[in-house]
Amino acid sequence: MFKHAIVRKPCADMVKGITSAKLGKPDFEKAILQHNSYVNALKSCGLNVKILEGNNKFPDSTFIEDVAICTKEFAVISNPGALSRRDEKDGMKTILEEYYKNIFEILFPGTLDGGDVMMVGNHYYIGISDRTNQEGANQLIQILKKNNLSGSVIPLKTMLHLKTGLSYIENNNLLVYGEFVNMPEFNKYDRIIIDANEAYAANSLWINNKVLVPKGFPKTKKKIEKAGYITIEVDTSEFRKLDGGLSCLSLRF
Ligand code: CIR
Repeated sequence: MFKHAIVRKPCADMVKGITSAKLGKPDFEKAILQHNSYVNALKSCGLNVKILEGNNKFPDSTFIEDVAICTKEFAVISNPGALSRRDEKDGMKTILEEYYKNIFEILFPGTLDGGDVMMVGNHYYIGISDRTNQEGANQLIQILKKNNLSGSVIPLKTMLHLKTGLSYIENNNLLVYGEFVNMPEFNKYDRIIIDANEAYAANSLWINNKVLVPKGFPKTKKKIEKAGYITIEVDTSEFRKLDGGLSCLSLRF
């Protein structure tokens, strides 16, 4: 179960964020409202939410998931793969020290985005992507091992991040989409396959036995409910315009 979440408000310059989605520019005012609703959804799952101010120096900084990995016992400050995001991690140490005694760091030439890290109990799957390199993954695996956890790598072909197409929603249930559907590594899970026209909803978010689902993906919502979960719909249309999904918007621990 998670107790805490950290989020960062979107900044006005979010319109300059990195994107491959051809969905137009995000509307900042709308993004602020959606972010508020997201925070309320986290709170309704029982989390204490720390809300950081928007940081106009970094248009993508609302996607705070990418700058750290938060486990039960320790945190790891990552080293984001995109150059424009590299220094988003500055200041995170002080924030994480409010919660953790042990804080590690991924160091250059290692790069790693938190969106490439999926926790399943004591094991962490790490996507090797355009953002996360082998060196970054190796550093994380060493940190995990030293702390009695484990990690393994999953090379990505087309996805931005590992969790763009995969979400572990506990109880052995795994949402899978695209290149991950037939990966032998995930055979042992009860896979809930996400339809191509709902691909964005493969990034849904388990929090304390509820699952946040992006608004507008009814088939995925139904499948998750059929697996026994209460779902909460959250509109993330403005973040989607920047390739961001539900998990990207918070650190949970
Ligand atoms: C980026 O390209 O870095 C941002 N526009 C989106 C990051 C999404 N983060 C995530 O999936 N964890």
